[in-house]
Amino acid sequence: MSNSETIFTKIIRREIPADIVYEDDLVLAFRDVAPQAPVHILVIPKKPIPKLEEATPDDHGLMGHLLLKVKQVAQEAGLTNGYRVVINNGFDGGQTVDHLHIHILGGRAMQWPPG
Ligand code: IU
Repeated sequence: MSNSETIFTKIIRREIPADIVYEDDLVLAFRDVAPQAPVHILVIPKKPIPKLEEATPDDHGLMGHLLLKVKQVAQEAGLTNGYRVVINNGFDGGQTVDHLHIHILGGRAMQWPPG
């Protein structure tokens, strides 16, 4: 495994199982193994960008695609009453897996501010 590879790389390669709900050439979406809401899905770029902080101008199109797929995946999950979208960036952000991922949390009313 190279430095940029995490468990999410193994999920992309189907080396470990995940409940995948969407895939295209650029992104993968799968259900979080430890859901924090009735619906908790992670949407990730296949490119192993470690965190949002490390996205570059070259990733401009990919970032737009990722966010639009978040919307599509949330719609397909039936989240018609709203949902929360979260990116944890780095240590203080609470990031635990060093592969950029967007959380979709829904199916219940969210609290604010987050802890
Ligand atoms: P975080 O933003 O880095 O804190 O979120 C990482 C998420 O990845 C967290 O919600 C985990 O439950 C989730 N996850 C997963 O779905 N499958 C895994 O194999 C691992 C973590 I490791």
